[in-house]
Amino acid sequence: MTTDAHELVRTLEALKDEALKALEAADSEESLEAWRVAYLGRKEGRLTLAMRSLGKLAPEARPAAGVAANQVKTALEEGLARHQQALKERALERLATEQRLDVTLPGRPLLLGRLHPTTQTLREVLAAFTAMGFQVVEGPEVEWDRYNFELLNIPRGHPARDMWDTLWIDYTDANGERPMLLRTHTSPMQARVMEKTQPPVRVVVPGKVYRYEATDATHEWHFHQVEGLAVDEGITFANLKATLYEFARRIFGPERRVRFRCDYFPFVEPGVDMAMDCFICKGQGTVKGAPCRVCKETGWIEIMGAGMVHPRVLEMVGYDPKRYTGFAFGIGVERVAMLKHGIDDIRHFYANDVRFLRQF
Ligand code: FA5
Repeated sequence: MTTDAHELVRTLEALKDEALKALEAADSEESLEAWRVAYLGRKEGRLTLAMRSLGKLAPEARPAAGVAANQVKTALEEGLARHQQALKERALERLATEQRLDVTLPGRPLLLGRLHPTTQTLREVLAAFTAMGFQVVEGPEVEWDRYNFELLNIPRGHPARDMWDTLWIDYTDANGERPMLLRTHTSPMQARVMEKTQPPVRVVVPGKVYRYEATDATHEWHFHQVEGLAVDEGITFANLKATLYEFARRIFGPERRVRFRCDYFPFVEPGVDMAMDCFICKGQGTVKGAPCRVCKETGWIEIMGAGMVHPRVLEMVGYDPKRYTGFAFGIGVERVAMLKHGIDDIRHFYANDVRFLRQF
């Protein structure tokens, strides 16, 4: 070999030592790749450059120097492969120890959603009435004065309008009137249903209602009602009482006491309210000598208004009041839920506290 060839072989050996040493320090995929580019890279790799200088040697010196160069190349490539393999094995080992799946561990419980207590009660109330032959219909929450009041025998200026603290919609018609409102009860659906159908009618109407009302333990400013309406030939007050007793029995069981009292609603005659005995004070009006704040010392909680449909209401939708009679009722759904579950304040329902909601 010529001096030049000896020189090149020495350079190659030194390069091999340096490269293999650098390889020891490369402990990630990125650093291995950087090492490969630095030594074996096709354009600028240091070994590649050294091998290019083989061409500058005298022809007889080339074979021996070429053999030496190829040995260095093989050593580097094998070193790289070994390190890549070791890296892969270490990663697998880490996965197996750090993230091992232990199938004997108890599973994490999934958080299941559930129906809101109002929705649950609403469905139970509807189920009680559909079992008795009532059909479910729904109506708009934004209503016309005409349906919420006028067709219920409550004309403009009638003092009975004060019974419902009304949230009016900010819309004025050509006559300067504000005829649109958030329905204060589900009763507007009485006229809407009767306008569209002929007797016999047997419907229940679930839905949200709104009142501009101060809240307390039994009053919310928005709540739910289920309206009921039955119109046919020969319907009497006895049918009304029997239907509502059956409802109370299905929802509350045979033990709970029910009270009917005369009440006034312009769209029924006679009118009643139905109450259940208070679940907090057991109908006594006091708890350990203190006044019961849930029933306000009365021993009763009102759950609905009801009565025989007023003949004027039938007339206004074109029914013949001499031929047809009917009964109607409007149940407060949250009040029923309070009685069923012993909830002492209606404001819990919409306070969005999951600790409360999770209990049902
Ligand atoms: C009415 O709304 C009548 N439309 C009911 C009716 C229908 C009478 C058909 C005759 C024939 P009242 O305002 O009393 O009536 O409300 C009915 C029920 O809704 C009450 O018995 C009560 O259970 C519930 N309720 C009334 N106001 C509230 C309130 N602010 N918060 C929660 N529930 C209420």
